[in-house]
Amino acid sequence: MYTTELSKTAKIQNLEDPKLLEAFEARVAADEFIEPKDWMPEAYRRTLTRQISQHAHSEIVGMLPEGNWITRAPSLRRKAILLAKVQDEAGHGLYLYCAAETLGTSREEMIEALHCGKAKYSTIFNYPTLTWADIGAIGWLVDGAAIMNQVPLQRTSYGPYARAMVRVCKEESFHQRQGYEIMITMANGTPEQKRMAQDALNRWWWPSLMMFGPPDADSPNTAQSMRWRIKRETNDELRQKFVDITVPQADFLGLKVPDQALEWNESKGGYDFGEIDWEEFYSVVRGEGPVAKERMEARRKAWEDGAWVRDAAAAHEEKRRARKAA
Ligand code: BYC
Repeated sequence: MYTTELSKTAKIQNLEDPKLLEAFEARVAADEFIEPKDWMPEAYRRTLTRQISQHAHSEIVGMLPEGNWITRAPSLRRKAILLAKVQDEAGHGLYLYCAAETLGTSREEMIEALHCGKAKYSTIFNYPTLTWADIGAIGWLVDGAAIMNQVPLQRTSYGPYARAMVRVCKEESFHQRQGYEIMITMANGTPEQKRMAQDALNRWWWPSLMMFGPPDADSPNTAQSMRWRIKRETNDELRQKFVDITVPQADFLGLKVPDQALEWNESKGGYDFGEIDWEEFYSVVRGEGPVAKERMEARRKAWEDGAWVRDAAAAHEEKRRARKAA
């Protein structure tokens, strides 16, 4: 796993040219986009490479829990929709790897870091998808949490990342709706279907809240990332917004959010909610999630199985170049 780069970051920052740093910080403060060829502090480059590559890995690993339901989706319509959604996630991964590459790390290096367990991906994809209702819950809650996090990233200070987010957010909003539509159908179906919908909500609720990362007080990267406008809102702010938007959606479905402490707080204009199991979060971050091993095996196998495609593409490119040079 990447360890937090903060101590290295502080040392690197001291070595930067103060004039260049000052000019950079003024541009960020003026809400200008930083572009690949612009000067940037090394710590900014590293933080972005870490965050964007983690985001890309999450999209690609995120194809797995849903991908294994494509053949089992209950109708042709549901299969076609799910297939399109999973393809969209692949596209998101590709835009994000491209954005990260503009910072000087190759795609091969990033993928190697994922496969050897050095790079993280979102904790949420280490939980199993047990029933069809889980596909509804993922679209509703996981994509819902993703949008909440990604809408502000359309204004992140690094241009290529911000622009990738514009398209990603449009597609995620379709994903969230398809998930919620599955939940509406199930919650209004037979008692057994409603029970499945409730069970999926019970299992996905807390892991979805964990997607936003540790509490601000324990988040080593938030303060600097907010200063550099990489992050535009903190982990806790986004988590609160997600709860406030999602609880009424659960009410509309006639489902119960699995949190005894959940209560509307008039004075803050939002919900109070129970304590997240941070022990569980950190153990999943360490790679001990319920299906973490299967996910990484599936990723490595997909990479090895695709070797002949990459070889063929490289050979084709080689031939094209040789023909052009002749
Ligand atoms: N999972 O200081 P913090 C999707 C790590 S894909 C794993 O708060 P930061 C979708 C964090 O990396 C959704 N690790 O960090 C796809 C850091 O470790 P290091 C993915 C986590 O970066 C398919 C440490 O904990 N979205 O939506 O300031 C189908 C301390 O955290 C997690 C993104 O990646 C986690 N949940 O804030 C459907 C969005 N949380 O590296 C849907 C972009 C924290 O310092 N990323 N960690 O050792 C971000 O916005 C930020 O990176 C985070 C974390 C809010 C996630």
